[in-house]
Amino acid sequence: MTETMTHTDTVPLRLLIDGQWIDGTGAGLESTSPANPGHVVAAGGTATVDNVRTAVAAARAAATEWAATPMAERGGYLARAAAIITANADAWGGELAREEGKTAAEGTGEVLRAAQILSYYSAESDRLAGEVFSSPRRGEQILVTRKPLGVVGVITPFNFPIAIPAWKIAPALVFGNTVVWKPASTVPLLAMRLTQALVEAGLPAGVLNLVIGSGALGNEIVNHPELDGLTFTGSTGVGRKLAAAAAGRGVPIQAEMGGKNASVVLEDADLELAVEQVLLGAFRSTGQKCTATSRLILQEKIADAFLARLCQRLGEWKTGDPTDSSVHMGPVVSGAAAEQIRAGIAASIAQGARLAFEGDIAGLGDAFVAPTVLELPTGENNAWREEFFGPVLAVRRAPTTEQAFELANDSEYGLSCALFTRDLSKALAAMEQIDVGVLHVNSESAGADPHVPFGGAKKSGYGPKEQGGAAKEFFTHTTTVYLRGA
Ligand code: UN1
Repeated sequence: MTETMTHTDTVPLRLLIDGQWIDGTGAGLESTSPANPGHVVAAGGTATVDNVRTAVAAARAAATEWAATPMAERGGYLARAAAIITANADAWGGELAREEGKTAAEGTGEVLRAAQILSYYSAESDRLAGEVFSSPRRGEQILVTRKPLGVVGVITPFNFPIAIPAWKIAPALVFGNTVVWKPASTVPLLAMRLTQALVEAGLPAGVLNLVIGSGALGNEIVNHPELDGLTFTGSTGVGRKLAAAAAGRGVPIQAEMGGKNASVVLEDADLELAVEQVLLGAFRSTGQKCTATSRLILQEKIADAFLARLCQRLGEWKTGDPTDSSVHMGPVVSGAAAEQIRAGIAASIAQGARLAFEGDIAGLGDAFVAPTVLELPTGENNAWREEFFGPVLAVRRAPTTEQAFELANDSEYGLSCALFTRDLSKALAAMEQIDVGVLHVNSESAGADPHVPFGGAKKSGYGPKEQGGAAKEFFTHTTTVYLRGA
């Protein structure tokens, strides 16, 4: 598992079950590079239903001892894994770019972010572990202590193949849960890398189990009678099905799902700053972030100038091989995803959108989508309502601040929003009026720090939020102790 490789090597895929790396005996899986589908990044057998059951049994068997391990020790494994991840950041960042398609700079950044997340949770034992309340009775105190849920299922998407798993698995582990993890089948190599770091850090057998395979394994996990909690990030459709199944079994679930995030540029904004931030928010990671900017709302007075500058700057971006350091934007995750996005763009234009910008992808493969800016005459357009999960920005104009905020709220989703203004009173009004889980003032709509809550309002999420204190809420339950001397 520690081989160094050139980019032409195909890494053998393995599952981790009860501390053993094993070959999955299910159907074969090839993880190919979306920029160059002829390049097989990793290949091997997927997990069978039996593999999943063995993994859950291993997690169950390890749960009591792991819960009894002091939190400081549990954090120690995370700290050691963080150091291993940091040492491999360039190599694994390159693999991430090849496997998922974001640029190598972003890939390395994401690997380092995973290390930062593990470091943050490694220090959890230094933080508040519970609460003490006064008692209305003499000689008594009331304590609120926390215990792990037990065996937690973790189901993660392709778009942050190591950072999202880290921000679910690290809190799950440090708060004393054991884990069965199913990553997206398009990014199994990075899942193996995170698992490898934790194994090399000395994590006891059974505490983390990795099962690689199709979405059907997710059903097996959510329906397993030994499951005590489930954390999911991915599409709204899958999230709702998992949430329904989990609710039916009385299992707590945290589901982070879709977004249709707006950037709002008011007429008093620093326009050059706003252009840069909107570019990053909309097109970095090829727009494949649940926090990406996919709607742009421009106050009428600056709209023409802003759009012209945005399209000019976007014209300077190069789309191509994500491992080429001169490239700004790589492919989307697969040819099939690209086709769907292209169909969405065509439908939007058929519904009346004006094609304000289309980037150059001549000679690139099937998984490339041109960075696209669409100006919409009305909100009756699929580019305004549907999450494309690609490099597509839908623009509308608003005469006033109030109307701009109304447009920002005109979505069933409410994950993040970016507001560009230099007027403090408008920023304060946005805090009250824009209904989102994450609001950025004068920075792009994407991005999340590990010590603060992350998640959406409205239909973007289901169940408790992630990160910081919110993670503690989800991955533990409380015992209220009425403590009186005898
Ligand atoms: C970010 O904005 O950097 O799936 C993180 C997603 C989110 C994470 C976004 N859960 O894109």
